[in-house]
Amino acid sequence: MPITEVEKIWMNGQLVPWHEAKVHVLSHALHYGSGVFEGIRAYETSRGPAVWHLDAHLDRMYSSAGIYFMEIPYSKAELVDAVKETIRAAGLQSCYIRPIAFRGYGEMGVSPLANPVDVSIAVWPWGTYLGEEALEQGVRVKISSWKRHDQNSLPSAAKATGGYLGSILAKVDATKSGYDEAVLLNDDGYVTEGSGENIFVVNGGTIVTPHTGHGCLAGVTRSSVMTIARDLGFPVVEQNLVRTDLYTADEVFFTGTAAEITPIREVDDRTVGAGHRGPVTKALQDAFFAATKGDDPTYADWLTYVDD
Ligand code: PPE
Repeated sequence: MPITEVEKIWMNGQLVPWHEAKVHVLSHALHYGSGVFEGIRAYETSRGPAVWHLDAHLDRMYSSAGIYFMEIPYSKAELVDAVKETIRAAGLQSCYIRPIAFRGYGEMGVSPLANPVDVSIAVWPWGTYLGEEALEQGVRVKISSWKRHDQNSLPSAAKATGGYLGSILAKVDATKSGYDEAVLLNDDGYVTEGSGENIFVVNGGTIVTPHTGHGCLAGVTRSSVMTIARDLGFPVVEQNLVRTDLYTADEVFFTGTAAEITPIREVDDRTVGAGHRGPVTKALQDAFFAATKGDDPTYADWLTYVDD
């Protein structure tokens, strides 16, 4: 998706002009995929822009970094301030936020331990992830022949740049075949997630999503949606799903920062449920977007106001 440029990017402690946020071509991360990153959204509220689950996203970035022995040279409080400062500098009421920590220029070779850890934070306006109509009409997905890498190859607990090579294969295959998104199975044939989203099914009012141990990212949106669903009175379980569970479900949807809550209307050319956004998905979207706008005091803790 195209990026709408803003004036400044935060890089290693300061705001620099957008086109000066550069790295050396021999940066470790470019050669070996040694970066960890986050995708975060800020939403417009009556009290100005507010970042959705900033704490949870930064916590995940530090724990992703820890898995790869990467020490982020800024405290969480410093990164919270940096995110706010970058949004304020861009003058945006709502935006996507992309922090990344990566092994920079230094030595060459697989071991990253001698290389510096560089950190940047970019923000830009980003609309719906899977197309204009996706949130209402739903998307068409294909089960990929590319498998989700297993926990002992690339741990799904780390949101690491290199881990997305498998997502790239699946996404390109799906879109070249005319679908909107890919769903990846693990080596045991269980459903894990989309190339950039967690996945849920609804059956008779019960909401089911794969366990993170089976190879999906512990999505921040996934856990918000599980909480919201339980608060709305829906039973939520984490359980193995096979591909036919997606074909026969009443409703299927994706969750993710970029995708928010996106209904899935077709899986492998089979119509899911009524073929459009179902009532449970709609109820979850309504509650989710009310919370992101700051309209639901129950979830007030999930917002960090940029101008506070
Ligand atoms: N699984 C994967 C593989 C994934 O990349 C994401 C986020 C999720 C699940 C959902 O996680 P969360 O955002 O914490 O609810 N994908 C990010 C990047 C998408 C991209 O195209 O880049 C995102 O949604 O920001």
